[in-house]
Amino acid sequence: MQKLPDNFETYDEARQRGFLALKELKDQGRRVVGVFCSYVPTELIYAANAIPVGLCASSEEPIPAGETRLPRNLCPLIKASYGFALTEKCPYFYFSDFVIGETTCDGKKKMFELMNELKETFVMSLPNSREPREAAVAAWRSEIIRLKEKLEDFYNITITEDQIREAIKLKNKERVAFQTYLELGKLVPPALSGYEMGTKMDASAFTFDINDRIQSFDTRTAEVQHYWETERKGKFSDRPRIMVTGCPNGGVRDKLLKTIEELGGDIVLIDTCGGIRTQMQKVEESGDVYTALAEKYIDITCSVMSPNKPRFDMMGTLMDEFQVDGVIEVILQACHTFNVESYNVKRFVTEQKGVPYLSLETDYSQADKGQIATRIGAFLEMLS
Ligand code: BJ8
Repeated sequence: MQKLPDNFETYDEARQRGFLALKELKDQGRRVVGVFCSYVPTELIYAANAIPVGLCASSEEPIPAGETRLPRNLCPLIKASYGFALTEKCPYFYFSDFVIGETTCDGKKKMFELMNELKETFVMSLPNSREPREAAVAAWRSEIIRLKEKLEDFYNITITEDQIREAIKLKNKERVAFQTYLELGKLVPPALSGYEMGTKMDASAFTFDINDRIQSFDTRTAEVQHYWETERKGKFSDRPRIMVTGCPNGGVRDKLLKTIEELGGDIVLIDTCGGIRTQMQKVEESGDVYTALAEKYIDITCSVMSPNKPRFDMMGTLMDEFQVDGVIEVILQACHTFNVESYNVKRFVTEQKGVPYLSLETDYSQADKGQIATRIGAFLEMLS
């Protein structure tokens, strides 16, 4: 396992630090908007001079509260997010002026109806298919305009196209910083732990100044590059190079990502919302801003889209570029879209790419920790 940086901050530490930082920003009168999904174009929130905060929960603690109103057999991310809202234990929800939901999976979109009783929840209607493309882009473009109008009404402001274009450029700069950092996974032998990669990406959501985020990633990228040049380059490693794909894995990071690396694998690539999946494509900086945003965001390769060929195209390219030896798919319990799609992912990975594949369905509890470790261990042994 690659060494973590001396100043490595755990996700929980970053989250705690973020509470205080956000409170200060609220005290200064800043606008804060809660967001759940990568399909939401946060450029509009920045253009409204507001701060987007991610509300997808990754803790087991609020699940019992969530289960008082939601079925037990539901994705832990949904139950935990709702449980936090219900118990008012999440400062990020508490400080949000309103929340943006979206019609992605059925569980989330129905949960947003209940969440709306706790705090105003504006739900964007995401098409569930990119086909026919023209219609899908047009539909998402009109929802993006509806969101712009919502922000204008809510804050009693006017958002200009110039402000949106500025936000697009800034977010593109951030995407480049994130992508350059994540592409350190291409180094042979690896110089960056996948556990660090996942933690740093998720924790970055609690640094609210986008320029600070960019700087932090650029600095770390330079450090890792230097470490590889001076201490790793030319060295042999027989540790298998693993790609992690599937659902957001923040809530199972220790149980899975850490375990993979402790048991002898190197995670070189994280193909999830918190990883490279959302960073690859920039937003076109010229032309109509709404079309540019719709085109970029509709192409995010989440399993809520049907069919989802771009996911396979992207996976194939990335697996080659990162020289992947094995793929581990993480599926959160009761996430039907990723779970059903996993059959095709397995076929693609094993038959078309000739690479071993393991799928792990799990939740935020520790009950299956031992069983998961056994399965990961056996998979890694097969690869070596
Ligand atoms: S773009 S991954 S953030 S929908 S909540 S779909 S795990 S059952 S989070 Fe997601 Fe947007 Fe897609 Fe990303 Fe499954 Fe759970 Fe639903 Fe989930």
